[in-house]
Amino acid sequence: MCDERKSLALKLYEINAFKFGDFKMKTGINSPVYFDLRVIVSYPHVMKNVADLIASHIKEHQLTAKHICGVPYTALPLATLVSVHQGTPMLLRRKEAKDYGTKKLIEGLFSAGDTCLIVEDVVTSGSSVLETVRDLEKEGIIVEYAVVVVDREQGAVANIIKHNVRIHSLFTLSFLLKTLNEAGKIKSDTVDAVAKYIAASQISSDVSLQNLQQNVPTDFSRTKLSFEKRATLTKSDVAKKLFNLMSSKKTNLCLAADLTKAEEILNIADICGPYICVLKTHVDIIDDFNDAFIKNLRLLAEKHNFLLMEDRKFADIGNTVSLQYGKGIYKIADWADLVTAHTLTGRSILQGLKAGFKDSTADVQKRGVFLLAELSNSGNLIDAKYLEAVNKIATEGADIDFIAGIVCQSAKCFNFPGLVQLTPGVKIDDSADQLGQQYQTPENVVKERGADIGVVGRGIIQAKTAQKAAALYRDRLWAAYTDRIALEK
Ligand code: 6AU
Repeated sequence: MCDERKSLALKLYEINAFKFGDFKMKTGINSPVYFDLRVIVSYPHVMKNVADLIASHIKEHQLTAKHICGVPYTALPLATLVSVHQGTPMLLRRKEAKDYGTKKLIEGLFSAGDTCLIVEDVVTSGSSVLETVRDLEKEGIIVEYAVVVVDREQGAVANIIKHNVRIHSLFTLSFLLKTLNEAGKIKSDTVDAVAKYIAASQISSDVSLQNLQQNVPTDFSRTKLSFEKRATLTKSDVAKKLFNLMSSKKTNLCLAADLTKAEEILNIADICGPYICVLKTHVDIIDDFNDAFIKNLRLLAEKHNFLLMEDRKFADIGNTVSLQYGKGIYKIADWADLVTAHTLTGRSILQGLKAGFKDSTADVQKRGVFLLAELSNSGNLIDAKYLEAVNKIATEGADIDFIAGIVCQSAKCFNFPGLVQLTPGVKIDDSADQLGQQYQTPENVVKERGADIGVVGRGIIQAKTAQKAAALYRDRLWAAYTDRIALEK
């Protein structure tokens, strides 16, 4: 697949679909790189090649959808070829509604609730993809994925994920630059000039779908700040401790120890302890849970200097949550530095959790919650309005000292630099599992999606050598963070 992509990149270069020089853009700014994929219609073998690669990407990543729709116009022939190749029915989006007849924006046979995958040639801010999403959604069609030929890496991924649509690209600009440079087609000076231009011209689009986004922050400068700096800005003691721990231990890896035997968890905690900032548990999957297990886990947390997070995802009324947190066999409030909670029930989730300390010896100041704002699995029901509400709860009101961070998939979920962004769904091969989980690479989650901490479960616990895998994930997540703050200074 990688060789095929490289040879296609060279073909596209040969037919002048990518140009390097000094180009005046529509916005008035000059750009050292220009993409014109319209030329592919004159080279049927290249057009077929691109469409075949899109189809294999869809298959490999299991991007299932009932329909396929190309963003007009360049992507239309590509979507058509993919549709014929896969036997997936197409939908046609008109740029303007006809002023006579049916006035339909979307042509084709569909029902509300159908899913549709979008195909696009090049994305910069992602606004053209979002216009197509908007028109499809007006008809009740659900869009989860967009496959694009080239991502110019100027913000489209972050802008689009805000609307619960994931972008998959055949080529990122960095990949093209590297491939063309290695093949001797462009000089290193050009690579540097383009990289500088792209870093300096990130576009934060505020295209709104049905005005849902009015209060969603657009400035995500928190990702520019170091963890040391952010430790001074937080309102939560445990977030402060976490930022400082990450900074001194040089790790932003959270291990999801999703194992079912107490001893297995203790072993992996000891082996991987030196590489992690947080160890995350689901205690209700442990067959032989007991108090000694918790005692030993806490000893390991002290030995290796990491925090414990129980990923309980509380989601009930305040009274029930207070009991689930403080009582029962797990007595989570007694030992977990951090817990996760859905915000479905509103602010009362925070009051409920705080009430869980009523009979506990633990100090509420030393505890914190991560609120879920987005999920990593396909088909989840969270939308932009929900995200906006979580952001409000996390940053306003009397209980914000209890909120350590947000579990989400994109930098745009919140602005406040005192909150930690925890992002699950991380794996070096950015595939998917059989039950809806979707993975991104460590670099993608940190640099493009704004993750402060990447959560890795099966990428480590199912590796041949868990310790080696933990070291590798730590190195890659940490390098991505240091690149991010250096790039954006
Ligand atoms: O790397 P994995 O797929 O083996 O494990 C991912 C871990 C699991 C999930 O319960 C959790 O991350 N998770 C969460 C969390 C942390 O709340 C949210 C989400 O959206 N997706 C997700 O996988 O323990």
